[in-house]
Amino acid sequence: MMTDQAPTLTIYGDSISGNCLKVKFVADRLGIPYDWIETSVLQQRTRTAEFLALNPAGQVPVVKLADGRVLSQSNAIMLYLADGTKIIPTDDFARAQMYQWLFWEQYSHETAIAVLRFRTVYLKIPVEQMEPSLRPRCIAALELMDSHLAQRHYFVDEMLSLADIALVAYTRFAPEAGLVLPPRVAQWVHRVEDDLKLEHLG
Ligand SMILES: N[C@@H](CCC(=O)N[C@@H](CS)C(=O)NCC(=O)O)C(=O)O
Repeated sequence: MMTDQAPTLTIYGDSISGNCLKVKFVADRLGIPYDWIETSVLQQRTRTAEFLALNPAGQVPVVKLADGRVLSQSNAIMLYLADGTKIIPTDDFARAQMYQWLFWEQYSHETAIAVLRFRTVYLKIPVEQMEPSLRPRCIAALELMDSHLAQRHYFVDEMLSLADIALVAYTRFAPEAGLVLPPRVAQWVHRVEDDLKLEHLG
């Protein structure tokens, strides 16, 4: 991170994980200094006694605050870091809409797209051995996003919010699993990548 402030936040994350990158994107966007501890899932670094003492669920991302408190779950961490900033709508209803997308992301989007990508790219599971409903669930999630974006540039309130950051994390990796991004989703991914100063993957 380019900052002259000393890090007070430690992020335990795996760089291949969209859930972990969400936390990085928010910290970078808000100029929050942090130390990144690379914690590889594939190398089972989330299964060590030291890591399980931090998060008994054995999952990244995890953050440790300056005072030693620990928080897990990507969306909870994003909400904590971004509390009171411009990437959370101030209007009550818009904020509730942002939560709506965050919950949808965890239940219907991440569980399809992140899983298909991980099994395809990292576990190298052949298509014929993949759970048959997985790819249709990914396509349905992308189509739902495309239809929402027909009327808008961002998911909520025409501003970059945590909804966009949560959703872009795995959507931009979807082509790695052979998924084709619908046109408006592809444009939105580019827009959010620009906002977050990320390279265009597509
Ligand atoms: N709902 C959690 C999911 C976290 C998660 O699934 N993390 C994965 C990496 S993306 C992990 O640590 N997997 C290791 C494991 O479950 O053993 C979040 O959003 O943080």
